[in-house]
Amino acid sequence: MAEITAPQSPVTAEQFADEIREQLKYTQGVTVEQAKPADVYVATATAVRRHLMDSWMKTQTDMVNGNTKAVGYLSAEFLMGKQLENALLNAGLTDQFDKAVKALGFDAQEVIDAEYEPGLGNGGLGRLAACFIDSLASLGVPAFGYGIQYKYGIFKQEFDENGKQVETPDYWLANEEPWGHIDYNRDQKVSFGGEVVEENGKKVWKPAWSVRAVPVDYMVPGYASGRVNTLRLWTAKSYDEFDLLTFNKSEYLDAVKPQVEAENISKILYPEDSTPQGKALRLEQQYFFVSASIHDAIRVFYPGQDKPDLTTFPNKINFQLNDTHPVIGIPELMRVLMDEYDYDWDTAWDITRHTFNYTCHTLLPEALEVWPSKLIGELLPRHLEIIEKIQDQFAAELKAKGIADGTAKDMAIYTGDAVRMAYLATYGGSHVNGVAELHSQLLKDVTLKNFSDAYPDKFTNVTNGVTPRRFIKLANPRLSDLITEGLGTDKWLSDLELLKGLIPLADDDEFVKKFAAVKQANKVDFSNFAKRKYGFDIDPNTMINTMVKRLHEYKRQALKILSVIADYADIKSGKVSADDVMPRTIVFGAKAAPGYYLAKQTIQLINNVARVVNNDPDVKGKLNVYFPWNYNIELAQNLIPATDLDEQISQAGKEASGTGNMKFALNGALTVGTLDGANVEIRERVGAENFFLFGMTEPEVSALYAKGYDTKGLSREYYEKDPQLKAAIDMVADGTFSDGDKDTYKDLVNDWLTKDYFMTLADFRAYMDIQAQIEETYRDPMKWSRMAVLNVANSGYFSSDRSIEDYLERIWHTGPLA
Ligand code: GFP
Repeated sequence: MAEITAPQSPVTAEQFADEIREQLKYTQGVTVEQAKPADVYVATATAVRRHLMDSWMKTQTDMVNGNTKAVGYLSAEFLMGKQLENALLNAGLTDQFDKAVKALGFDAQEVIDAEYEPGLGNGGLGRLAACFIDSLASLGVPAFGYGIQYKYGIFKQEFDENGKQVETPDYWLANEEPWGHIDYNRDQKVSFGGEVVEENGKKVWKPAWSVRAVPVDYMVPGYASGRVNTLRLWTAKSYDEFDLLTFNKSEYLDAVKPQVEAENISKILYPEDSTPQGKALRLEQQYFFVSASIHDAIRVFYPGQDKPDLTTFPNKINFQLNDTHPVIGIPELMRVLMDEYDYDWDTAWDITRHTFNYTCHTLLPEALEVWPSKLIGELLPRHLEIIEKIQDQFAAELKAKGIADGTAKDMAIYTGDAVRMAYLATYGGSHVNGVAELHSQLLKDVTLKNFSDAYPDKFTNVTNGVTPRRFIKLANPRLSDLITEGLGTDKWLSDLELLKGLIPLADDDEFVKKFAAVKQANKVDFSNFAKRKYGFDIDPNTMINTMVKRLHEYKRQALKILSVIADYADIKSGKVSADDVMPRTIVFGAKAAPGYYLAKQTIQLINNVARVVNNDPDVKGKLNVYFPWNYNIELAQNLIPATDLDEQISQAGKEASGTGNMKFALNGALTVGTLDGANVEIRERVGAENFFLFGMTEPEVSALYAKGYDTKGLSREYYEKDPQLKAAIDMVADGTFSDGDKDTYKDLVNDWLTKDYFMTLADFRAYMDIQAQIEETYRDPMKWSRMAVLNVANSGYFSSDRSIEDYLERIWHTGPLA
């Protein structure tokens, strides 16, 4: 019998059923007989919160009274996924729930399905933040996640009859949301605009308008730690509800204008920023949540003190800046310390520098935010003055270090016209980290080279990770049970390196067969899920080959779809007999940013390739393409455990890390990938022989740019000399996937043949060759499954618990509560 260490339930199933019944009656006012699954969901969530309440309160008290420094994770995104199952797991109530709802006459799955998934993030960055707060709580480290409770998260994606992406607003708060507790009594005032004047030799900011930041608190229960942290998401409210005078003149819209304007701040995630108004709104959002969070932390850690000793602030909490979005927090803390608490510049700077650290998640220069000084001056005039002074101090420091004037100019935080937020974060914080070894190295060598030369000690790496609770235990219960059986314990859920104990089992045919049976059962489940949700007919006896991530040219969904088209063209032309084709189902999941034209064309192409291929009797059962819309965490949790082959095929040197790659490896998919991001470390750990590597390396990519790949149109040479590539691109151009219309994809085709910045064409041949090797391996099921077992066994390093331990040691220098 395996040793079970999972949290044990505090109540019996009967007691839990009574608790749910009580919530239904006394909170919601419905009887069990009247209740719908959605009512039972709300009642259960409320009952679970009650179970967590004592631990939540104790964690907060211990945090404030204890000697352990807390972590404040400042992030514009938290992509949490559905909460109920995770909360039940961590509260030790999973079994009780199943039995209790059954006793009440409900189906557990229907109750779980009644939860609406919040989409308060875009992709990997937001999901990483969610994994990190799960791990912090599970390790018992006191922490706050601080962000925004957007009324509308990431848009809901649909496809129209032409396969184009259509974005609709995702009003996730339309139904009762039982997890967040709005706390009107712990609000903060956040101000904007106006001017700075001098009064008695002191700078005084006279803002023009203010909004009320109201916290909505979410419990973040740890797994088997007895700790419950807080995710505090701010919502914006107006101080002036509406103007009664105007209203009574029947000017109804004008009357509510101030309210609408204030509440716009937390209305939507990443408002379109191509207009000046859009830019302003984004900066307002950023300032809104960091200002409220900084004041909140002071309130929490110095309760009731009018004149707290804030020189101890960095010993109470360290703020992690998740990308550049919260970086305005640096001048804000300076302002708070000097203007609100009367500290001098040097003391304020010392506190600030020790409070912040910065994580960079990109290598694309355009993703490092740069704000026009004019905009900052208009919205936050006092902050602009502070930034100018930071720049002066920085320039003097660089001079003293003997840095050449030209280099110092290149490094300017404030250029006169603009403020470079990544540079401000690098200078204003103690540590800067990239999110995988290669990425951190490239930050030092390229993106932030001058900074790394001037401040080498600031730079470090923390490779990303994912939570095994959500992404193995909840997503893949069959594999979880098999792992526990194989290891004789379930301790791997809080110590994922224990998976190494599975290595010898890769040579045990019985175990490998069980492992293969788990995958097969998951594929059947996914096929049923896809039928139910999307109406797809996925054959679970084909290889499931998945590519899920944001749609971006650098991630190269185009490479994947071109390879599918090439395979299709080979069958159609008779070059390859359909009988020889290894049956494959390719599943895409991706949203494109609404203003990203080529990404949206790629989506349209994928959908139309799917339409043509899936309806062609010549390839029936051999090659199938599906694109479930609105990729989200729920889909990920269903698809990842069913996947045989995962695609991580970004251009080398562009994907900072990736976290999907980790989730797939941990669920027993094999990876086809480039030497990019964390793929490098995954391959090192699982073994080169258990990873399908292809494509150019980062130095090769750089060398090809140096030859003028994108500027001299070199991609065309690859097209001309590779008949398979040519056939595929010609098929896109000749209207095969657009009912004969040759214009539909002309911009995409033109980009491939004249620019192809991310070198899809240059890597095409290597990609096709590795696919042939993949098919050969897949034809030997035992070999494939053995490789998959070794992927699981060697991927324990990619737990977000390990990432957090690295942050604790290298950056935050703190640890669990006693
Ligand atoms: C970004 C980067 C990824 C990285 C995550 C988390 O994710 O390489 O793994 O941040 O660090 F691009 P996306 O927003 O691109 O999904």
